[in-house]
Amino acid sequence: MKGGYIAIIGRPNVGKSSLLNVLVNEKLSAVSPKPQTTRFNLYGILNYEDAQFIFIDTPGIIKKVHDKLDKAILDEIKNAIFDADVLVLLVEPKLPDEEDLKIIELLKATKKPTILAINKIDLIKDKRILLPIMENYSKLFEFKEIIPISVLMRDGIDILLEQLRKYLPNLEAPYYDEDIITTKPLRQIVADIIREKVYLLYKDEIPYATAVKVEEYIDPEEHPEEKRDKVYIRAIIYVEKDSQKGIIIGEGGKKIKELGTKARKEIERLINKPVYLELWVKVREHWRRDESFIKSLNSI
Ligand SMILES: Nc1nc2c(ncn2[C@@H]2O[C@H](COP(=O)(O)OP(=O)(O)OP(=O)(O)O)[C@@H](O)[C@H]2O)c(=O)[nH]1
Ligand SMILES: [Mg+2]
Repeated sequence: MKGGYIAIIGRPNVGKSSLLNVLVNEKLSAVSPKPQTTRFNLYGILNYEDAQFIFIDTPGIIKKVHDKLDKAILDEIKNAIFDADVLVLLVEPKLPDEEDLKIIELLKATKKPTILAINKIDLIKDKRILLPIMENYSKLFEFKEIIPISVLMRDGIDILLEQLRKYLPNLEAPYYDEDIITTKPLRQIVADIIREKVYLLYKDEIPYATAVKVEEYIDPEEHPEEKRDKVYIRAIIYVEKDSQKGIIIGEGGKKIKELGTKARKEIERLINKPVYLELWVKVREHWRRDESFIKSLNSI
């Protein structure tokens, strides 16, 4: 059989997490219209009888490091590239600029087979503009393939899979059991669902000042002694300042209620069980500069 690790890399907001979700047929990774939604790598696994694709969704490549969170993000991208057998560089249907050139320099250093996928082609009316974009990219780097796709319309995804398969190494046995869809603990996926709703519901600096941790997750099937009829989840939403706490909660608690309902519904859909979700908001000043706090977000 064939199998291996495929890192999906690219600038923020190009659709990497959306692509991972479509590839594994499950909404695992947080998606939002705001850049820098993804903060840590997420491994999603797609199994065939004769192949195992392990996709790595990565954070968007940031231009400048401002704090420890930015540094952690860059380390995540480096780790994903290191782990990968094949890379997918995901871009938007635009001519490459300076920023893209820098990313391509990074690719040159890795020497790993790389496929360029040009996403969001549903946004362009005249498909002829794709030609010069493809031509420009092909002059910059020896991409193994250049594939226009639309994750939104599920257009070109099968072609991408077919091409990726060619570059996967041969394997004696799969890396993961076939019932495993991700290596990310459920608590972290749940925390990210809540954070995704923060990205969708709040503006300005709020999403970037927010971190979420699931403190308790009690499934009555595993803990009958708790005498609960729903999965009980307690999560803490961390913000950097008191004023942000007020914004998250909203007048009369209206806003956090909306956040809780949206998050709960999605968690219920994912785990297929009724959920009781309790949200707390805490101020943790300058958490983006606190390395050990940031590490704790990506463990357990
Ligand atoms: N029109 C269109 N929008 C898309 C497509 N794929 C993704 N998007 C949208 O692009 C935005 C960003 O998507 P994400 O999947 O969060 O992008 P990302 O690359 O993971 O972003 P970061 O995690 O911030 O690096 C979302 O609003 C998606 O709905 C597509 O094929 N067409
Ligand atoms: Mg993402």
